[in-house]
Amino acid sequence: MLQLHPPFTIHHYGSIGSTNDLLKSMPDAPEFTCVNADEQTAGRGRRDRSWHSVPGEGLYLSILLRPEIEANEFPLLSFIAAIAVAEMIQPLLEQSIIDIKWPNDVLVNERKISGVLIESASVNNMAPRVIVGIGVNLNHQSFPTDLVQTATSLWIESGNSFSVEMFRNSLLDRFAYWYETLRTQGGTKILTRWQQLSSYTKGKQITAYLDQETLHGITDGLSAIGALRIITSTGEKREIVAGEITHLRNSGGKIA
Ligand code: BT5
Repeated sequence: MLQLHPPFTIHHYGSIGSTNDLLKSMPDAPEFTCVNADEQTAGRGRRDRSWHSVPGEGLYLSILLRPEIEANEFPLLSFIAAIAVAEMIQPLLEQSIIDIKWPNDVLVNERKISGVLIESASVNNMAPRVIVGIGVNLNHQSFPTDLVQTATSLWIESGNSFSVEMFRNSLLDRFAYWYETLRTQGGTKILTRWQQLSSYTKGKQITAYLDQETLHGITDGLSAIGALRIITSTGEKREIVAGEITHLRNSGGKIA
């Protein structure tokens, strides 16, 4: 176990199923416990999609939080993760376009380099537990056929290899900074920073896939809890709390 300042306790593994699942199975873990693995054999995305996790090439990390905020503000925690990743990547890839696709995919030159899976893991009547799972592609030199058009890594974008451990430690520092900002000052600065980093904030033509319907429209900012405001093609104003959005990429294909 490794203690870092601020007080993260890192449990590092070689190969495990999913860092989120392992952390979920530690009911007594205190806030800021992290599970980090070199490889995930059952890495998960949202809605039970899978997360491609190659040994030693990416960062696979989950953080346990016991936030004193309302449950409807939990999406702000995933914003923090995306902000921290984007801020880590920006100085490493100065020639590239770094973007955050709502709610929390980090893109480099319109390809996904990082995803966030946030899950509630409360036990009985205890204070709410939230697990923030973060995957970042660092040293992948290629991707399987189904991801080759949409995924990228720091290595692909820069030709350089990166230390997973150093990236992890700096990312945790950034994450801790933004989490402290949320705890002490509320969500305003998080929303402002997210909007600075994302082209999806305003004026982006998107399609939103919700459980019951599909909306076409233009983005129009965020609500106080991070919902995406859309003006639909029929002129209706809507706020999306959960769902998938796609945008037509400059080169033609969809950014899923
Ligand atoms: C996500 O889901 O992007 C959340 C990914 C979270 C992964 C971390 S790793 C540590 C922790 N432990 C876990 O088990 N999970 C978390 P979603 O928005 O649903 O995107 C999933 C989709 O991204 C897949 O359906 C693929 O299309 C694509 N994808 C899968 N692996 C990828 C990769 N390595 N890089 C880029 N895209 C990927």
